[in-house]
Amino acid sequence: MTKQISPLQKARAAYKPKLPKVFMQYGSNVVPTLGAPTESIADQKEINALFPNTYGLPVITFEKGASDAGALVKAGVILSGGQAPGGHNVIAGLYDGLKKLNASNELYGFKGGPSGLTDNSYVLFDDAFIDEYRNTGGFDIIGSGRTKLEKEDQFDKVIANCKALGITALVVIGGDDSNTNACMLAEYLLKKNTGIQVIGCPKTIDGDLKNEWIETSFGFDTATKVYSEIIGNIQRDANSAKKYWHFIKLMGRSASHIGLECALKTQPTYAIISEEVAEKKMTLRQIVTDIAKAVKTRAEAGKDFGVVLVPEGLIEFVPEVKKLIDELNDLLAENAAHFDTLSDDDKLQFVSSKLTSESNQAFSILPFSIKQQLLMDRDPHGNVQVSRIETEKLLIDLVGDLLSEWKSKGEYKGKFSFQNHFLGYEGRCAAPSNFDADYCYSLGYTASALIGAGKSGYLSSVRFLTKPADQWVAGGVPLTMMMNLERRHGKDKPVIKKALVELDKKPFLTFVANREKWIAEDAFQYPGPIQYFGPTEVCDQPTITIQLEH
Ligand code: FBP
Repeated sequence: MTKQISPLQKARAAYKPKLPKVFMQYGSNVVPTLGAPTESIADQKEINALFPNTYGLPVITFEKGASDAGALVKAGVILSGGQAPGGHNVIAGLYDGLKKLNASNELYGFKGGPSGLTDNSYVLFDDAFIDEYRNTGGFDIIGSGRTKLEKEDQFDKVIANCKALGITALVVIGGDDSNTNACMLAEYLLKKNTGIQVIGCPKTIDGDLKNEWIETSFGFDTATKVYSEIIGNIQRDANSAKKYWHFIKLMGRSASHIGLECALKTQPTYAIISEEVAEKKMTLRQIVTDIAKAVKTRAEAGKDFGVVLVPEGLIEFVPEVKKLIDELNDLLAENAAHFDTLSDDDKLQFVSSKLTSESNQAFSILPFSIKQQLLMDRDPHGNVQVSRIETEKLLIDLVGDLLSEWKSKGEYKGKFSFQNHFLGYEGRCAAPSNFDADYCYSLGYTASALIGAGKSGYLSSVRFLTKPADQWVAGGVPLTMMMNLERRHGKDKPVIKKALVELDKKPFLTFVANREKWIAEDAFQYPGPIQYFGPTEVCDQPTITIQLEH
């Protein structure tokens, strides 16, 4: 039976992603221009000592030139971590770029994330295979996974599997943790003189893998457009029915970039930015009081409805809860075997007996369900799985309690009815926007150029993203440049620094300048769905965040 595809899918399959001018004009006749040697963003001495072979590399940009590329390359690629719209286009760009360098080049896709590399589970791509996935969302072309690739015995397996297939270059499409591991792999492969190159590509809807050279991670644009459409729809409903407060938790493990971008796009009644909570050292009680005040203000104007955006990672930014989580992380890591043998009640007792009194106090005021969620398994990187913690419900409960208290004292006369939502999986696999389709294809194509230029230990970079795609500049940024030391599992580890929302930068300041107005007035915006076809001002706008930043 022939596969049925929708008219939109058909039209998107025919979409030709744009590339930076250097590739559009000169194809594979490009050469890397090398900048000055680089330093890591912090802890230079320690990072240098840990990465002697990849530290200090120069930033690269590609320019016209006679390349000596042409030697046969067999490359492998993995998708790592959470899904993000556009991953398939990174692979398509990489495939097309490699074929442009030499039509006999081959690309292998390792299945199920990093474990595919160690387990030697792979497919060999050909034109028909790649064509089926062009401009589509999802990571289903080869799947993804969160296995942490960091130990020498894993690296040795990677070497053996690559040697057996004749692979001399690997591309890791992942977020900060996955690219940290890519950096360790690159270092190890150089140390062992394997001749296998490693290139990373910046992926994550969370938008927190960015810096001066990496303007945004791919997937952020599409995911925030999808979420903003849904938030707009909910706002329209709130404004029509005028009877509910909608609490919407938005995905984004740690940073609040998604929440901030969606707030800028949709102008909700209220939005919380975790980084501000941490900066102001706000307690849970203060956060709840501020929301309750907004509910009260609107009730006094006869409006018992509104929309509150809650970032997924919020509770880790509330200092008292962060301290609690840090203690829990160490406790669970140190007592993993014993902890697994305990019943749910015994787990709670065990934890309470070990926590400091301050953290015990913070733990005790949490509802039972949240306590349990905080004790759930960590992900392979040791992180609390915040997408499974129902922060939006916690806030609804606490705001409801406070409003009842005020009501009993005659201080609040409104009616607090609510709905809760979690927007995460609705957007992670959406068909990439034009921006992400172009950006991802360009990242993959740039990765092929870095491979052709014999580079290793680099993150593929495409810059000047607020300009039309043909003015984008392609290059590579040394992975070690983005590193610093951070405490993980009770130890100092070299990791790529997460980019949190910066409170002195335009995106946040623009939000602050408007938020009071959004509580009082109904300034709701209804962005509608992603537009794939039509006028540029509708279809090709990058995020407000990146426009304000650049
Ligand atoms: P990455 O950083 O790996 O891209 O993951 C992003 C993310 O979507 C987060 O926003 C979310 O907290 C997490 O993945 C959820 O992952 P999972 O579905 O594996 O629990």
